[in-house]
Amino acid sequence: MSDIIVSRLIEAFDRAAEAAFRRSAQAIGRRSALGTIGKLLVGGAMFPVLPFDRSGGARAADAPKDASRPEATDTDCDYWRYCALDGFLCTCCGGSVSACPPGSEPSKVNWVGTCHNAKDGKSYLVSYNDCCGKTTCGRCLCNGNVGERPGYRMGVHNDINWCMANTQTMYHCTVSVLVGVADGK
Ligand code: ABN
Repeated sequence: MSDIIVSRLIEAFDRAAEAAFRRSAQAIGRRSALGTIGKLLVGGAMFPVLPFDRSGGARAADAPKDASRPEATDTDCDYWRYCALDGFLCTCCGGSVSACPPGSEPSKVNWVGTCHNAKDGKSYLVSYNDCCGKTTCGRCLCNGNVGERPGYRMGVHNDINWCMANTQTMYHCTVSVLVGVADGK
């Protein structure tokens, strides 16, 4: 065989070997990248089941009430009766905790919540009626959500204008009427 033919054969062999090494290096690189991503995904899925220290919330619940904080009154959102009230407090709009302001009337349909009164240790059924027929009061907006569920379960959602069944459907404010003691039976 002539020298030229031998050197051409060696060059061809070199090119073939180089191409094979490149393909193999690319495949191994992709595989190890896929492996790393897979490990991250599995690790990420496992992470939420690892234990968390949630004792901070329990400690906060046990903590004695801050004596310097004044007790909530019926014009404060955290007044006990308002635990499931979503709207403007009628006590800030010329009415009382259970009476609509002059010129408005209570809604025919309502939302009922169960609120705990820490003072006597009892829970009460509370009827939240919207007061209808006047423009929106706009004062003391509260958003109590105890027992509420998201909007797609309309029967247990309280972000609703209860004036819808009245002749005057305009919403003004919301009152909280005690219905009775919730004895849990
Ligand atoms: N129940 C109070 C209210 C009125 C109008 C819209 C949302 C909530």
